[in-house]
Amino acid sequence: MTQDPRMLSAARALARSRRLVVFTGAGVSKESGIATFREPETGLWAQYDPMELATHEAYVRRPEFVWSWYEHRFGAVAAASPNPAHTAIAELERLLPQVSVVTQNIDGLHQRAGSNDVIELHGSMFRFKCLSGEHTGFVLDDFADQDEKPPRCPQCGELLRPDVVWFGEALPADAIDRAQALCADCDVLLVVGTSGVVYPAAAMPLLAAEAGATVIDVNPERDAIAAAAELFLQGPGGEVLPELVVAVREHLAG
Ligand code: BV8
Repeated sequence: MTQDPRMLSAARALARSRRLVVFTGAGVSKESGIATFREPETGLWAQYDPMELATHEAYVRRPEFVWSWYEHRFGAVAAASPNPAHTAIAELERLLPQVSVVTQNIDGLHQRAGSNDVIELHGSMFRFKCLSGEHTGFVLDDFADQDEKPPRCPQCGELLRPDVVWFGEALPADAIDRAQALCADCDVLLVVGTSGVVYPAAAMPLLAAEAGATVIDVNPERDAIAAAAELFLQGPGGEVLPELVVAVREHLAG
């Protein structure tokens, strides 16, 4: 078992937590082979300008280009599996009284790893809606027979789009409201794999810290969250979190 004092402090805080929130970003899926957004070279934004891809205007301007970018990401996610970081987070739900996951990711890997309470702040790449926003809740099968790319809404013929939150778009009210309430009420916030630069999601750790929660940040690099974190555990989530779960189990076993 680890002897790292920071790891032991984090495990003690987690073992004692009554209301844990796990806040994740693209880094938690990195070890599943899915590119992050802002890391130099490998990050998606390192190759593309986000304003050219993740905005409503960009989609209207170049629907085929933006759709092909999401198709590329669908492929990466379809080929991906949850990694030990996702699995460890799901394991915490089995060990502790209350665990909720608030994620910025749209890849559905927390759910596939077995986490049951997952709030998707930025939507899901597995849901689609029409550009007008009138018709929602479509899945890939609803338009699998269409050759046209991007496909069209079965209801109104408008272009379909991924049901994700683009820059300049409001986050789903139910998701952000619940996430903010959970972060304002949690006693521990475990942050994994986010650069902490995209708002309003990035305000979650500050909300938790202001409410007196213990904020633990897991990242190979120091990120914008580390300043608000009581404990910074430097390393990849796929290595740090399984070790943390072992230490939490040891703690619970007394
Ligand atoms: C909005 C689309 C208003 C889905 C994304 C202040 C308040 C409110 C808004 C703003 C504000 N300031 C600026 C804004 C505008 C903007 C914003 O925040 N811009 C930033 C860039 C400055 N925010 C918005 O536009 C938001 N909307 O505010 O609307 C409004 C209100 C009412 C009515 C109308 C409008 C919408 C933001 C959502 C944008 N959508 N994605 C998709 O296609 O994915 S953002 C994109 O960034 C993803 O969602 C991603 O999840 C998110 C955050 O990035 P990270 O997850 O942190 O990923 P990143 O690559 O940055 O970092 C990865 C980290 O992992 C790194 O630190 C790395 O070190 C680490 N790592 C690497 N390997 C590992 C690892 N960690 C652990 N283990 C490893 N192995």
